[in-house]
Amino acid sequence: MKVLLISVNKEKSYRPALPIGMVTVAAQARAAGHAVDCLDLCFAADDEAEVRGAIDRASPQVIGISIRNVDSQNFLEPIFYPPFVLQVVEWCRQAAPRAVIVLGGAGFSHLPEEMMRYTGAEYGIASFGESSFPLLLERLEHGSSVEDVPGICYWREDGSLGRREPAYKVDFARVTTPAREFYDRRYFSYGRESGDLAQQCAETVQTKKGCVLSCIFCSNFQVDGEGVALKPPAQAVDEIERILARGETTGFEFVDGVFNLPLAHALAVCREMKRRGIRAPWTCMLNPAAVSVELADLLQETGCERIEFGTDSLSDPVLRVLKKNFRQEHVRNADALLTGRGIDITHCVFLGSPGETRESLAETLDVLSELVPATGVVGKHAYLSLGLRVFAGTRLHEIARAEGVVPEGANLAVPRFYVAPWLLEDEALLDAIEARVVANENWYLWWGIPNVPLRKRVRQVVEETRKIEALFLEALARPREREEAAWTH
Ligand code: B12
Repeated sequence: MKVLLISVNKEKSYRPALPIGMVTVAAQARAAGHAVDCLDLCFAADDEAEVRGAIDRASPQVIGISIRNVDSQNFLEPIFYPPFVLQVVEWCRQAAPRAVIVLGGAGFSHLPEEMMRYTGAEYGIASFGESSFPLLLERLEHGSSVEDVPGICYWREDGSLGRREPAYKVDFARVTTPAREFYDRRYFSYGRESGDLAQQCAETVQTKKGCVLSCIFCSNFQVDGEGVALKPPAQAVDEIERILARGETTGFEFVDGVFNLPLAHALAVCREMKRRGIRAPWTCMLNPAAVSVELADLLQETGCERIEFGTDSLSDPVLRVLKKNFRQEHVRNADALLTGRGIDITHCVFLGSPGETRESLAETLDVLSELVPATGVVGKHAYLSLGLRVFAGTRLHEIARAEGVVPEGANLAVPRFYVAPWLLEDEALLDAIEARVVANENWYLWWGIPNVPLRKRVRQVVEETRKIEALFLEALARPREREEAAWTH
């Protein structure tokens, strides 16, 4: 079949993300014998013209829309992406009225039903697309039933939405390498051109799917399921070698949510890199509990330049409530091991989590000042977030409901956040947090401060979120013409 894939992610903050999901799916569809083209709207100036142009060139029978993000997950900077997805779907409908539209991606996997109803797309595939997308194409080509395709969302004759659970399985031995030739080359010069080297894009590699942890706020199970599927280390390192051989980027980034868990797998990947003599600047996200001396040495020896720690809090009682597998002491040890090897570190920390008290907040900020001081160190940063995005099906959702932070029955497709209510009400404390952030150039909380005081921003976002909510809920409740168009298509 003729297939056009469109990545609708235009977000460039805090760095652009290569559409690895789209090109992974593209590679599998192509390997199954389909004619595949890709359009990435990230750098497009005129999105509509690009969509229409790509449709003209490809004359697609199927248009797959890759939705990486549904929202920014940032209380102080709430952004909601579905309206743009709807816009793209509408352009596709106009330019290719006979094409079948299939939604997919990590963002879609978070809100499959809402996105189906909101856009009226014919199909959606939640979770992994490696085998489900080619299987759906095969079924569509032969006009056979799609109902058993893992992760599928479809419309029944009576207009109701049918779904099948994702399989959350991937057989890496049968997966074709992502079709990276589809990448827009502008990613690789973006950091230089925007003048912000922190936004430099490196190629990305995934070494596994899933995570062994069960942190109370994490929604990755929606994308990856509960288990972990490991890519054979040699296969991951083959990809790295090919990327480096192409020479377009000097380095790469592992996009595993947590690279070093299971530790044995990370060690195996790094040992294989070392064995093949790979030494290139690379980066990843690490868990502070699993940084052994061997891992730290291997990171250094293979060229790892910079890592992000999911530190979350520096107070043990809060870490316990968040169900983290480490304590403050682990963070200090891991930080020392990597700092000693010249690896840059960003600590990502939440303020106002469940269980947060004035004491725990003070402790977190004090310890963070030691780890990431305002002066005297290079390569140490802190990325602070006020509160946590609440997703349905998480323990955080139960807590937020029990504490009245999220009302019973609230639609969590619309961004809702847990921020300890006492913290939001304490304007003096918000001022104090702001002052500490402003005083430390290596800490980031929100780009608007100090021009917009934190206490004011908190009030603004409540308003902004309310508007987002009203518009989305209204669109969802609208008469179901779009859905009807989809299932009678
Ligand atoms: C690595 C990562 C990052 C890195 C990205 C580094 C980089 N250079 O790419 C960093 C830290 C920068 C980052 C930033 C952000 N991220 Co992030 N990130 C991830 C993570 C851990 C992995 C993403 C990835 O590359 N996966 C590997 C690829 C192969 O998988 P995939 O894209 O999901 O594609 C598969 C399927 O989705 C599907 N698929 C994809 N496209 C299509 C299309 C069709 C038609 C079909 C059928 C299927 C399909 O098949 C693919 C193969 O299996 C995910 C969590 C997760 N487990 O997914 C979060 C995640 C994608 N990020 C998320 C978010 C919100 C963000 C940010 C907006 C903010 C934030 N708070 O982090 C920014 C946005 C950045 C941007 N420019 O878009 C959310 C998105 C959900 C949501 N709430 O909207 C996720 C799911 C995390 C979460 N659970 O909250 N992120």
